[in-house]
Amino acid sequence: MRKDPASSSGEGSKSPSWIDRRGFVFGAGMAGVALGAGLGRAYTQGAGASDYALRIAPHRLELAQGKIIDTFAYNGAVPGPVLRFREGQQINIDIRNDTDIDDIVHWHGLYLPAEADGAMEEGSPMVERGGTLRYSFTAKPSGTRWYHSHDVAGKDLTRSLYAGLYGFLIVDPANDPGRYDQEILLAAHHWEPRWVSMQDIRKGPPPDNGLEVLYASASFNDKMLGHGEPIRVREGQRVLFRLLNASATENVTVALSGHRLTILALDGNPVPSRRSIDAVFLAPSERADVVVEMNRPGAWIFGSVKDDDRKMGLGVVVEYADERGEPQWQAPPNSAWDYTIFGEERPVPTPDQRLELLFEKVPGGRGGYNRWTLNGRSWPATNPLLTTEAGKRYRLAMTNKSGDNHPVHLHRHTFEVTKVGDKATAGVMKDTINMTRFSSVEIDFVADDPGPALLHCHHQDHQDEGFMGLVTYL
Ligand SMILES: [Cu+2]
Repeated sequence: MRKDPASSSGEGSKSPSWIDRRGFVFGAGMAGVALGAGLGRAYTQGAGASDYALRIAPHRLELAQGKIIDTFAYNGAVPGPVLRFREGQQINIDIRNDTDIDDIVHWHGLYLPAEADGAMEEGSPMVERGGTLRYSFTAKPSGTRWYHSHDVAGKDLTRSLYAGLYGFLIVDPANDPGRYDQEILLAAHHWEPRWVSMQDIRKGPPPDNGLEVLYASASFNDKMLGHGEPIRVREGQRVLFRLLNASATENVTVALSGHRLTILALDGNPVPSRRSIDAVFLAPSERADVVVEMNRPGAWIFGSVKDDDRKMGLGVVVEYADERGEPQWQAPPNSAWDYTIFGEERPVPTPDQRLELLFEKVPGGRGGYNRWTLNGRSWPATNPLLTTEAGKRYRLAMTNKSGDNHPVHLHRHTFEVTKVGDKATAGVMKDTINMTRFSSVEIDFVADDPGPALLHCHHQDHQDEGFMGLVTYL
């Protein structure tokens, strides 16, 4: 029997070599290759840019010894291969679909034409079952992006983002001032989903609420906490973590016991105010680039601040050189999240137009499925949500009149967070913003990428049940 994940000793700790990259500056694809070769595959991946082919196929994922998940994956790995490009690089990616349904791959956070974006709602073609499709686009903007299935899952909890169909896509800037000793990529995901009437487990939303998805296991990358290789560090190192929440529906808040995390970028975009905090909140599809000064020797758990999530596997051991003790978990002193602390106080340009958006739930009742509306309508009756003129600035004033979280994502554009609740802010650039229950936010974007752009909740179930609309151009 394996040990309780919460008290794992991080087996395999005697294996490979240390990497010491003080002063290391990201190069082109080479840097990723070198990192990938030196670090255990449990927590990092070869980031070579030479592989421009993805194959969607069934995959048996061993989350832990004896814990097999039958899912789908890209190139037989979860997450899929790291796709790493230089900003401005022309890319051709061939996608082969060896599954029994048509699928589609979305390049999340990139500026590219609607036909290449990987969203059928914008007119991108599906990759037919048994077929191959080439995607061609220019890699921009720089930052931590990702790719994932944008198919409809509906009631089928084996498909789209419930499966292992996601991976990092990193666009390195032409000039990167980064200075890190190690770079670690961690993608959180929840596994073994099932539909549950919350009334049945006495967790209680109102009796008119419909089915929700609950999970039995979770992981960073392809392993549950306590299984696979630890992340090996040395005192004095600066480690860059690129964190991604690739879960279909679950928020995560993660912390590295005993350490502070300095936020460099949110959704891949540098923040105006780099703050050191105790814990990072990520709604589905959000990313954070964080740097940690390794200054507390020991063996520590980097994982969810929620005990239940860590028990399900959401975490990884971080082990200093010559430390072989039991990994420790220390709850962070403060795990509250506020986007605005990473912004700055200054006025933002007045938008050319403001659009109010109200998000509401149509409860499905016990055993039924909830539906979602934007200003009273569900996809596709939501269209067009907003018709823009190229070059103009638009403000979306969004109100969440429901007891659920909604990570709202806008395709092919970056928006500026200008208000969270009553608090004005500026300079935080994102492609997804989480709306907590019964909350309001305002985001501004410039219509600078003509063609239809999907705005939707990144909660797979909400998206599938009507929470989508198209921003279009005149
Ligand atoms: Cu939602």
